Amino acid sequence: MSLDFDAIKSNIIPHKIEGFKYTYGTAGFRSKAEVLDSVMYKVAILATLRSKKLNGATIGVMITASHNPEEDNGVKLVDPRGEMLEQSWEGYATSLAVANDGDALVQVIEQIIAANKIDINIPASVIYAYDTRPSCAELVKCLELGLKVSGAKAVNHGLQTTPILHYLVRCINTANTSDAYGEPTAEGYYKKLSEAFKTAVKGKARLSPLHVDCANGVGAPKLRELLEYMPEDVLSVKIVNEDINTKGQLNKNCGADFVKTQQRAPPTADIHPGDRCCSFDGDADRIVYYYADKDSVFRLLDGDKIAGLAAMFIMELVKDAGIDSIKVGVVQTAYANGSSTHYLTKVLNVPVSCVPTGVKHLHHEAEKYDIGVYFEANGHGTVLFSPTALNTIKTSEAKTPAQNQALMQLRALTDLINQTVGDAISDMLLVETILTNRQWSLEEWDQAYTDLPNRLVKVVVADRHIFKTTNAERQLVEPAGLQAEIDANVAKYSNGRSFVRASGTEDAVRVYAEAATRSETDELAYKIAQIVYDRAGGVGARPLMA
Ligand code: NG1
Ligand code: ZN
Repeated sequence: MSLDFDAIKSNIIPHKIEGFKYTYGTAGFRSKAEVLDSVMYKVAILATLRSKKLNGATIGVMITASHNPEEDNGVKLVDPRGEMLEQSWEGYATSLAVANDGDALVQVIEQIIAANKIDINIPASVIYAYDTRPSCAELVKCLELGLKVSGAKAVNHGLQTTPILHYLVRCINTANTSDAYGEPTAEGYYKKLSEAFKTAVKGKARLSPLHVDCANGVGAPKLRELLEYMPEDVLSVKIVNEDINTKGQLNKNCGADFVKTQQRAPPTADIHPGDRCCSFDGDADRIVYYYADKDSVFRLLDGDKIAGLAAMFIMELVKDAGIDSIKVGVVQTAYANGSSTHYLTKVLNVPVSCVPTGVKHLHHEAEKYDIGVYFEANGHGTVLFSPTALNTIKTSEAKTPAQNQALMQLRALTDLINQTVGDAISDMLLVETILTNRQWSLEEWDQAYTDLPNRLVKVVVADRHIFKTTNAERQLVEPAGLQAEIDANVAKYSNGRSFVRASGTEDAVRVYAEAATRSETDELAYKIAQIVYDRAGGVGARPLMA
C-alpha cells in the first residue's frame, strides 16, 4: 500500500486558470467550482497521507460550499473524531493545491511525509460525500482519481449533509470501542436522533407544525428521510424550499445566511403571526429560527438566542439532576450580540468565553468545559459533553423522580446533539425539545433578551492582511493608531461597540457595530467603515450609509 509516485505524477490535474490563489482557510477550499478540479485531486492525496499518519484511521472529505451561491463549490477534510482538519495541516493543503506539475507535487508530498514521519506502507481509509451542487459530479471524479492513484481504500457516501459526514467518520473510527458513537450509516443517524428526541419530549404535548426552509439544498431530502423515523404526533414539520433539481435555486433568496444577513424571511415562505419557522443553510450545518410577531414584524432568533436557550435548559437539567459538579460554559465570538453576552453572564450566570471567528476556535474552547455550548451568531454551533460529564450523566443514580426525569433528559440530549460539528437537523431537534418541554412559542423564547441593533459593513482595501487583531479579534493592533480612533468614536454612543477584522473567507475587511438604536448603530458602523477606508487603502467606492 505504499505510494505510487509515478501514478501520482502522471495523473495530476493541472490548474484550469493560471495564477489563481488557492488557500485552505476557515471554510476549507472555497471558490468558483470551475477552478477546483485540480484541488480535489490534491485533497484526495492529503486525506490519504493524513489517514496513514493516523495509523489508517478513516478521514472524511466533504464537497460543498455551504451557503455560497450554486456556481461556487469547496472541499473540507474531516479528522477521525469527526472534527475539522487539525490546524497544523491546513498549510499542507495549501502547499499541495499550489503545486501545478507532477514534480512539484511529489516534492510537497515528500516534505509532508518527512515532516510527519509518515509510514507510507500503512493502508489509508477515506470516506467522502457531497451536497446538491451540479458541479459536484465532476469534482467527485477528480477526487476519486486522487484517491485511486494514492491507493486509499475509499467509500462514497453520496449525497449527505456536512454534519452527517462528520457523524459517519466518528462512528467508523469509534466502532467497537467504549465510546462507540453509533451505527455508521445515515439510517443509524436518523434512528439515533429520532429515538433521543422521542425520549426527550415524552409526555409533553406536541407543538404546532414547524416550517423548515431547507435552502433548496441537501437538508431537504435528508430531513425527509429523518421524518420517516419520526411519527407525525411527535414532531410535525412542513418543508419549504426543497427544490434541489432546478438549476440556480440553491441558497437563492432563502436559507439561514439569507435570513440572518437580510433580517427577513425568505420571500417564498408565507409566514403568519404565531408560525414557528427556521432556515437551514445549503449543507445543513447552520440554522436560525424566526417568526412574525402580532404586528407581522419579522423577529430573528439567531445562533446567540439558540445558545442562550440551550444553556438555560441544560443548566436547569444539571441542577435538577443533582449533578452540580458539572460546569456549563458558553463560547461566542465578537459577533455575538452584546445583549446575548449580557443575558448569559448576568441572568444565567454562566461563564462565557470569546474566541476568534471560525468554528474550530469555538469547538476547541468548548471542549474546556464539562458541557460547552458554542454558537456563532450566524447559527453554526452545537453542545459538547466532556468524557467526565458523559460519565456522570450516565452513571448517576437518581434519588427522586424529579432527578430521574432530569437525568433521563440529559442522557437523551447527549444522543440528540451532534458532538462532532454544528448540525442544523440536530440543533433543530434540540430547540424543539426545549420548546416542547416548556410549551413555549417563539415569542416566549424571544423574551430572554432584546438584541441590540447591529450592522455589518464590508470594506474592500488594497491589502486586508495589514489588519492584525488581539483580544479575540475585538481590538486592532495594526494598522497602528486605528484602534484609538475607533474607540474615540464608539465612546460617543450609548451601548456602543465596534470592531474591525479581515475576513478569513473573502477579500475584505468587516466592520461590526452595535448601539442602543438603529440610527446610531448605522451611523457608528459607517463612521468606522469610512475611517478604515480612509486610513487603510480603501478600494472602490467609499462606504456610504444607504
Ligand atoms: P469571515 O469571512 O472570516 O468573517 C465568515 C463568517 C464566520 C464563519 C466563516 C466560515 C461572519 C461575520 N463571518 O467568516 O462566522 O461562518 O465565514 O464560513 O458571519
Ligand atoms: Zn454550512
